Amino acid sequence: MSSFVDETRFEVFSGDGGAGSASFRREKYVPMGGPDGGDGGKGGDVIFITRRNLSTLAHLRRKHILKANHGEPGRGRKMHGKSGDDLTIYVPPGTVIRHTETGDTLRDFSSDIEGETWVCLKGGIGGLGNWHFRTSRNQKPTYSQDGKPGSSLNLSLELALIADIGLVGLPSAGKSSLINALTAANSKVGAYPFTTKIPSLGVLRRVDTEVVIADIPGLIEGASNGAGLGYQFLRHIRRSGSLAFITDLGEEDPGHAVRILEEELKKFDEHLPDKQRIIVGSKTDLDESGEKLSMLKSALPNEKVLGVSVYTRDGMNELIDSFIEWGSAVR
Ligand SMILES: Nc1nc2c(ncn2[C@@H]2O[C@H](COP(=O)(O)OP(=O)(O)OP(=O)(O)O)[C@@H](O)[C@H]2O)c(=O)[nH]1
Ligand SMILES: [Mg+2]
Repeated sequence: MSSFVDETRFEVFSGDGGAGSASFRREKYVPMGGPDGGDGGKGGDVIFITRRNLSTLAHLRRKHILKANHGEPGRGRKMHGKSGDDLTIYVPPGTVIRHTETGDTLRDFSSDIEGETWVCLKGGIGGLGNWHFRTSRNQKPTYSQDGKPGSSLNLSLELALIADIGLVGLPSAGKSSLINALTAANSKVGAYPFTTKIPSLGVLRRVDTEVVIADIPGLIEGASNGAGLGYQFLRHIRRSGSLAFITDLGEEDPGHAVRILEEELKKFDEHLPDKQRIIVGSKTDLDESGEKLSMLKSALPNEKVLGVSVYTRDGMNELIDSFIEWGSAVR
């Protein structure tokens, strides 16, 4: 897998418990009543929860210190202090959380689950009010407990990419056919749009190099606004190290697809077009594909453009060479 990872680090603090109160009942005609100091509230916890609509740690990158709230002190009339609000941190599935100093893995959110929860630090418990400390010998205790302090931890978060290369294209461009031809993946191929409903991975191996390729469902114009299968797969594109734009040379203008893809990626995440990429004209076995490939190359003079056919295997070796360059050495 690619060595590229999304990472960030920060320090988290759970809240201190509130102090218990040392108070005595005061009522008319009762100059000094019994103890009635309430307990302090509990400090807030530090909690991590997975959210599948997140695909990077970018929302946490500028934060260096994150704190839960302290519990409030108890009050007279046995009133308990309010608990401090928890600090809830949302992360995408796949995030690994480590102890910054020791490097120990504290939590690995490895499954693609929405709402997986981990209580990282508990807040301090609140102190008991003096009411708890009355005994037969001491009916008027002035003692109440302090709250327990919260704790802190330096955390390093890391999100691995799902693939070295993501195959991006309009429906029926030939993405699944390509991953099947390159790897042992068995992705469904169909002559109708949206054959692929969920992303799948395949591994291309050559001697000491391994490249993980993701077959991603087709995108259409407006995908970033929910058209077609929508933007739920754009996050898989975000988590691919490099991209291969697949455009069908059987289409009237194969450059048009590239413009649509570029536009949708940009609308979803302005940094997506910065990813390293290759443009693949598919189906070079079709009539007039030679002219279409030349058109594509002249329309995109600054891009690397290759033509391939999974039927004749035309251009496949050159494509494999490019993909292998983007893979990484197998340890
Ligand atoms: N002539 C020709 N047809 C191809 C080639 N590669 C794929 N096809 C055909 O193109 C159609 C779509 O192929 P898929 O691989 O399912 O396309 P896809 O991009 O995965 O499509 P979606 O999953 O719907 O986005 C199928 O009918 C394939 O047989 C090729 O090299 N040459
Ligand atoms: Mg497909």
